[in-house]
Amino acid sequence: MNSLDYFIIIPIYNGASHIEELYKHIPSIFHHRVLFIDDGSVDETANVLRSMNLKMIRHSENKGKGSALKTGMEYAKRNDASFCVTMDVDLQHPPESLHDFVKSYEANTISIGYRYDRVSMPIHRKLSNFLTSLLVSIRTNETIKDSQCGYRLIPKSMFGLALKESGFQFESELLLKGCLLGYGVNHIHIPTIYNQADSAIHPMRDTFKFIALWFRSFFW
Ligand SMILES: Nc1nc2c(ncn2[C@@H]2O[C@H](COP(=O)(O)OP(=O)(O)O)[C@@H](O)[C@H]2O)c(=O)[nH]1
Ligand SMILES: [Mg+2]
Repeated sequence: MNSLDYFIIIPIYNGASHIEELYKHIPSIFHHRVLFIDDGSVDETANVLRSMNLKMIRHSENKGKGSALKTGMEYAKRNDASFCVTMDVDLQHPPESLHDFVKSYEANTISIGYRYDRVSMPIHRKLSNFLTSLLVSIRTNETIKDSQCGYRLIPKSMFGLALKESGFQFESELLLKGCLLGYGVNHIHIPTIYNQADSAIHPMRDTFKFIALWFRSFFW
């Protein structure tokens, strides 16, 4: 597995307060693979990343999580990576699970975190996750258990996929397009961590955006 080259892409927007804690928890064998995409943060994010000497690409303005992930995937493509793993900065994605993601690598398969224990998930997120996972499963004929989880392994053949969404819908678009093209899905069990974490997601607005995307997918 070590001969494969891969990157761990972490999109970040105003997440300065999480960087040190997250990086500390990332097993050191992965450290040289970590790439932060600072999406035009206006807090101390860029300074903290620089002071810790961490690899980053910075957007001059906030373009959205999807754009940041695209920037990361383009970097991975340019550097001939076999895959990338994407994870959130806010410690909701346990860094110890990176081992499971890397082990799960298959060339034509997306690995996606599955938060199997939903007890600590807020009710509105349970509902939106259930609905979006069900709709993605129906549309793609694949069983998708946690379509909203951003902790993923994306194989290199997906790096060049035409993806239009720039915000949070990007991850749904990638999953829908990938499965419609015949990619398989591995589920990686991860704990559900909420810790009263802030969220930039608006459950109603983003669920409606998802439904619009789902309908559009019939015209792809
Ligand atoms: N690049 C980028 N990342 C963002 C933006 N908003 C949120 N994120 C990142 O996306 C991840 C998930 O966002 P979050 O608001 O925690 O969503 P939730 O965990 O699904 O409720 C976090 O790591 C954020 O840093 C944004 O505008 N641009
Ligand atoms: Mg979060």
